[in-house]
Amino acid sequence: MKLEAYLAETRQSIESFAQEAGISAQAIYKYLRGERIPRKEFLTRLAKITGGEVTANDFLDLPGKEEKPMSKAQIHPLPAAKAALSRQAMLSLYRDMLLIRRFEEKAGQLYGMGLIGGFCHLYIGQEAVVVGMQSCISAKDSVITSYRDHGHMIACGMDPKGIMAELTGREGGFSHGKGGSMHMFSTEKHFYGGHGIVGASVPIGTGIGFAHKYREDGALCLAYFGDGASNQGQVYESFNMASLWKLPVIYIIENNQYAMGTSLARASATTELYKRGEGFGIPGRQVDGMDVMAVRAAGMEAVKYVKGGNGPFLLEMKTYRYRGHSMSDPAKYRSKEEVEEYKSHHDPIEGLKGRLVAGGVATEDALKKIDQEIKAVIAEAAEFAQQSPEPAESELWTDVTV
Ligand SMILES: Cc1ncc(C[n+]2csc(CCOP(=O)(O)OP(=O)(O)O)c2C)c(N)n1
Ligand SMILES: [Mg+2]
Repeated sequence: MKLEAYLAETRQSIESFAQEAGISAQAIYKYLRGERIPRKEFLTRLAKITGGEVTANDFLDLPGKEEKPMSKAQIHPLPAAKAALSRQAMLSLYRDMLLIRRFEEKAGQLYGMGLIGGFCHLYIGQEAVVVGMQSCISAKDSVITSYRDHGHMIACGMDPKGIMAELTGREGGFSHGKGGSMHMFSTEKHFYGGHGIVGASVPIGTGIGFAHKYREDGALCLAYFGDGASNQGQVYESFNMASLWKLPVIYIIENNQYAMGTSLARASATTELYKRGEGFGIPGRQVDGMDVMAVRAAGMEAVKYVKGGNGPFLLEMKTYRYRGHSMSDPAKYRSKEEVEEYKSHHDPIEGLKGRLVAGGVATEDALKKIDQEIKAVIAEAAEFAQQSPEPAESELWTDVTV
């Protein structure tokens, strides 16, 4: 029996039911509002009391939280709580996030071993943003981002071997070992970098949007940038043009709350970044970027709007990076408790895992098997990245302007 019906029938209040079930009343309120990701233990307790009929099946499609409304006059509501997805598609979101997580963990290890040099910015913690958004677009759409780019490349379908070999500076890398972590491209996968200049992905992404419109190819561009980048002048020049010319661009602010060691609140006069397009007539929405289903729901809305010829759309993804800004940052500007809170209660992979298991989409064993398969793919990439030769000396004079 559904919880609401059970409570009505037994005339129990949520508080007394909560006491009986050994669950906090707050958690039940959140569950009923669809804000709580139902975990197995929670559901088992509910099921025991209500007669064994509460399963998470009905809850798989709920977004994690109620999203902040659009900053401009409401155009259309968030696509209902139901962003229905097949089991296969849900598993694929899980697989893609885990592939990025395992890739980044391995990159961190290779960096520690001295096999990767220079800058290396890991994406661990932010996986739901890129995976959720990628699930909304088609193969002809373009993607551009900053230097925190490994996850975006993997999500675009670029081979982890070529990415890892670029990190180790080898010939088999996407830039033949001459670009490194921040500078990789794949025109085949419509991935346009990888940019070390903070904010650069915004005007270039706007230009890519212009090209799509000019060529009338029906595609759009996802332009990712950070909360720190969002205070740059070039961002607003781009917003103006994109809105004026109704360019097909979705601007995605990955608000991980820090720009190097500076928190958003310390550096920014206003912190509700989804409102930043308002002065240019660009609608914006704030999204729980730790919840891949919420990202997908908002992404679908944005894609529909932009592909409908309405001009750009802005999404502020509230997210968190678990590691320091780059591998050389010990991240002393934030507390261990803060990081732990995100890891333990908001992890995007654990969150989806909870839903998949509780909803009967996959067993813990099946998910473990996926993890093993992914670890094999990553081990192969790491091996390739160490076996591939360094670029020949003659390569010093190619692909550069001297
Ligand atoms: C134009 C420019 N200014 C400054 C820097 C130095 N810098 C590199 S990363 C960074 C912080 C950017 O933070 P944010 O946009 O929030 O992205 P995140 O690293 O959090 O993904 C800064 C200031 C730079 N690379 N380019
Ligand atoms: Mg940031």
